[in-house]
This record gives sequence, structure tokens and C-alpha cells, in this order.
Amino acid sequence: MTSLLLEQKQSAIVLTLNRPDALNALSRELAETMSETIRSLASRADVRSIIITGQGKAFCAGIDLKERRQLPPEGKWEQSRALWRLCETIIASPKAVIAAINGWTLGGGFELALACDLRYAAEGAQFGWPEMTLGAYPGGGAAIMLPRLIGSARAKELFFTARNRIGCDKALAYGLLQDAVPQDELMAVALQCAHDIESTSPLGLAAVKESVNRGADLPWDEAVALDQALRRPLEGTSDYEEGIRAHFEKRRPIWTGK
Ligand code: CO8
Repeated sequence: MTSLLLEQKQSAIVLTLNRPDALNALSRELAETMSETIRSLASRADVRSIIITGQGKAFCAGIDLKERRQLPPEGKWEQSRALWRLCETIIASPKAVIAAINGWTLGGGFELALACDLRYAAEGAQFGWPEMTLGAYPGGGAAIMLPRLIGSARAKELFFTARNRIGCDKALAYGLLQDAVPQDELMAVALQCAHDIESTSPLGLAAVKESVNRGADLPWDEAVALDQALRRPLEGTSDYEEGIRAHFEKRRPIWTGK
């Protein structure tokens, strides 16, 4: 049984973590396969977004602890690095990456969701950091990503306290989710979002994603310089002309990514 399913739905690729018997825990192999798959989609003009979801009752219960306990220290480090490389690959992808979160979203699974650009959850999803009670560390980048998303005080509360497992209400209140919807509507909502993304230009989306991801933590002048450097080349592209032409011709633009 393959641990990662790939299905194309119009301009979206749905990647489904398919280890339901292990609550979709991330083995090193699964993390590396996901990274390679997401990287391979970067140059696909027919793909505008990637939806990540989980098979069964979990989005992802974190790093594979059964694999982890068998590994020597260097192997444990490599397993953690595979997870962090997966998060970096998602953050660097020029595609919009949407998490469609069902059920348990723990540790590395929460980090996987945080690395995505947009997060929709099924009501009943649970989020948390078990590694804080396992004597470990949220090593998939949560200590970096979470404070940037929700502020350091809230991030510390989630890391430090017994309240480190939260439901959708709190995740919504903290701005971690775009929305929480009934389970049977989750994929339709994620696909609608993917459909909405189709109307934006691919080059513009990739540039604005990079500016938001990198610019937020730069001093103002550097952020402006980055913003201008990303924006300037777009103005010479045929998609830029097409966007304006389509506006005046009152039709949907036909993007080429050039
Ligand atoms: N790894 C491997 N197998 C898992 C994992 C996991 N993370 N989580 C669940 N499973 C397996 C269970 O062992 C069980 O398998 P089996 O049937 O063979 O015993 C099966 O999935 C179903 O699980 P449960 O029977 O436990 O299901 P419940 O509904 O009773 O409980 C829970 C669900 C609460 C989610 C429970 O399974 C649980 O606590 N799982 C562990 C969660 C966890 O601690 N995840 C790891 C977090 S640490 C992490 O991700 C680190 C990221 C960064 C790396 C940096 C260094 C730490």
C-alpha cells in the first residue's frame, strides 16, 4: 500500500497521507516522498494548488514514533530533518498549499499544517504538541512558525501548558484556521478554495507568497526591497498583459505562467 496518494482534481493536486493504521504518522520515507512530490509539482503549469489531507481519523499524528524508537541518534536526527525539509519544501513551493485537516493533528502533523499557506479543518479536529510531554522539542519548525502566526505569548501558552491540545474553536480564535466545517464538507471547501485560486495569476501568487513568507520578518526597508524585487519582473510578463486585457474584455484571464 502506497503511503502517499496523489489525485488531480482540475488544477488542484490532492495529496493524501495514507497510513491510517498509524494515524498517518510521518515516517522518514513518507516525509521524503512528500517533499519530492511537492518539488516535482513546482514546474507543472496545469497545477495551481496542492491540497494535503489524511486518510481515516487523523490528518497526521506526528513523526513516526515506532520508527523513531528503533533509530540510533543520527537516524533520529535524519528523521527530524526529513520533516523539516518537508515544511521548507511547502513554504518554498510556488503553488498555494492548502491543508484539509481531519482529526488528530499532532506534533509533526501540526507542523506540516503550519507550513501550509491555508488551513481548513473538519469540526472535531484536535491540535497539539505531544513532544513537549515526551521530553522532546517541536523540531519540525513550530517554534519558529507558530509565534509568527499567532504571536509569542499564545505560542508559549500552547507549548508550555497542559492546554497544549486544542480544538477548532481555539484554533479559529487564534487565527490558525481559515474555517472549521463539518467533516463531509471539508474536501469541497478545500476544492472551492483551489478553484478560487485559479483566477489569480500563477506568477503573482508565487511572488506574493514569497514576499509574505520572507518579508514579514525583515526590517521595513529590506521588506520593501524584497517586495519590489519580486514585483518588478512581473510587469514584463505576458500574463501581466493578459490580466489587463481580460479585464477590459470582461472575461476570465487565460494564464500561461509566462
Ligand atoms: N507514530 C507511530 N504510530 C502511531 C503514532 C505515531 N506518531 N500515533 C499513533 N500511532 C499508531 C498507534 O501506535 C496505533 O497503532 P497500533 O494499532 O499498532 O497500536 C494506531 O496508530 C492507532 O493509535 P491509537 O490506538 O493510539 O489511537 P487512539 O485514538 O487511542 O489515540 C492518539 C490517538 C491520542 C493520537 C494517540 O495515538 C497518540 O497519542 N499518538 C502519538 C502522538 C504523538 O506523540 N506524536 C508524535 C509527536 S512528536 C513529533 O511529531 C515530533 C516532530 C518533530 C521531530 C523533532 C524531534 C522530536
